[in-house]
Amino acid sequence: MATVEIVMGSKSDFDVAAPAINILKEFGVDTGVHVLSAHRTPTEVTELASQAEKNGTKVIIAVAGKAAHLAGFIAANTVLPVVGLPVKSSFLDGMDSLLSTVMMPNGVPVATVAVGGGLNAGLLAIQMLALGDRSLMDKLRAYKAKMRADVIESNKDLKF
Ligand code: RP5
Repeated sequence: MATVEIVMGSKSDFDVAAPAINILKEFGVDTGVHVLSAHRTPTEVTELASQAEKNGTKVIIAVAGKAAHLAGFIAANTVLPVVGLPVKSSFLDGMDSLLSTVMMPNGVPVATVAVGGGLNAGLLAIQMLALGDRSLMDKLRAYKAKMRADVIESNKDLKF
């Protein structure tokens, strides 16, 4: 299995997961991507979550919308850190996904990012990996420095 495994509840979640996949690739992190649903394929989710640690995975990102139990269900079946990425739904604007991902009971945390926050989900996973990887930490420093420089540079384009 990959260092970071991304699990989406549906292939319709792909566009939300894409920024996480892209930033992980940009940082050179070995990443796997799966469609598996807590409700439609509970056996397969249990299998992936319970085997991940012994197969070398370090972080799992769970991407889901509506009654978004995927991240919590994975967290229930592993000791690995789980990042929850709520997907905006058609009826409740993602509030349903956000609350069903973030409001975990004591003992089973899910590190939940913003609704649609794919980039931050990927970056958070990279930050976790960087605790034990000096080269990833250096890349994170360079990423932050570029972000700072870009914001400062953007002042030059202001027209008012
Ligand atoms: C959730 O239901 C999925 O994560 C997705 O966000 C949402 C809708 O899934 P589909 O009906 O498009 O497969 O389980």
